[in-house]
Amino acid sequence: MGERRVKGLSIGVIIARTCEFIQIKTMVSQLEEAMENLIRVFHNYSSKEGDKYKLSNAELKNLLNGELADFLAASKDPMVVDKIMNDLDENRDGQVDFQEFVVLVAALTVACNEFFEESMKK
Ligand SMILES: [Ca+2]
Repeated sequence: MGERRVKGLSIGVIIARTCEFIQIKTMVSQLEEAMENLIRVFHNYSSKEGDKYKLSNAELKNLLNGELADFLAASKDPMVVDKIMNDLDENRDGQVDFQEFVVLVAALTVACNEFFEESMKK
């Protein structure tokens, strides 16, 4: 995926200010709320054991069971969590950090949107 850090980008400063602003304001937009929820959900699960900013295999499993149960149920593969972990763990440290996690959410969201757009055509 190449350069994954936003720090080096010229928009890095704008992004940092936006994040600071979202933290202090009381009214957030729908998209800002969705972003906040993504962060909250991740940390609810990642903080349970080991590195609190990364999902262990067990934490990832709990997150998928708790938050994406339909997605897990749709797969009959008992090794699905290990496969997802393997796919997402781009830096090969055996854990899923937030950047790796959002790749899964983005992929699922894109797939759901395609399904949504198809169903609207009918
Ligand atoms: Ca990792």
